[in-house]
Amino acid sequence: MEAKYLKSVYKTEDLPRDRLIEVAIAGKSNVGKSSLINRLTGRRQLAKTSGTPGKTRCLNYFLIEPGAPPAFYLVDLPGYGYAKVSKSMRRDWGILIDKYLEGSEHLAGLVALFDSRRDPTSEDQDWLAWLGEWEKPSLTVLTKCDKLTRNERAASVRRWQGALSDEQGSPLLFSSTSGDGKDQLWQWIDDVRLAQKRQPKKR
Ligand SMILES: Nc1nc2c(ncn2[C@@H]2O[C@H](COP(=O)(O)OP(=O)(O)O)[C@@H](O)[C@H]2O)c(=O)[nH]1
Ligand SMILES: [Mg+2]
Repeated sequence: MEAKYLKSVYKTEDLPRDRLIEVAIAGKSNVGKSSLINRLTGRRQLAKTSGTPGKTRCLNYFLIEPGAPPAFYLVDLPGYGYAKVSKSMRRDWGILIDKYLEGSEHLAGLVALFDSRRDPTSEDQDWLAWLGEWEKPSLTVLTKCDKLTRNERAASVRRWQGALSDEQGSPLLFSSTSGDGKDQLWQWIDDVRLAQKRQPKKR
């Protein structure tokens, strides 16, 4: 598999206009987006990781050429995936996110990341409810599960399941450190990107 960083998009005009399918990875700063992208692609330095929350509001595009074609984009929505529901984020970043989530016909689905050690906040619940109404598939991923005991993992899944509708399925425990959840996440990504390929959206 090949994977490379392509570009960062700050303005709607700069969203790629080619026809590759996209899968978005969204979540708050520090939740583990970059680490997950690195783990998924097996490239330790593909997406920069750091302990200090980034403030940059842009979409980071990674071009992935998996074993089973076609190539697609993984899109890192850094900082905060909550522009849809948070008034304080509605301005420029909100406009870019709106345009992206509702206008991108090549976006196949979205992976929403949450720290498995946390409880869902009301803002998390709003964002998950919005995703439940969204026309595209989304998957809830609980990161850093290596930090939890077996019982704590089960409790975390139950807590987050409570914020999801039945159609949203179950949250997936994930660890970039141990690789837990990686195969299931790839399976989900492959399912949505190949389903999108079979059903191009008409507009
Ligand atoms: N133990 C553990 N630490 C993680 C995991 N994923 C990320 N981290 C750490 O959490 C911090 C933030 O990760 P990063 O991937 O940069 O988060 P991002 O801001 O969402 O891109 C870094 O210090 C990572 O090393 C994980 O699965 N397990
Ligand atoms: Mg990052």
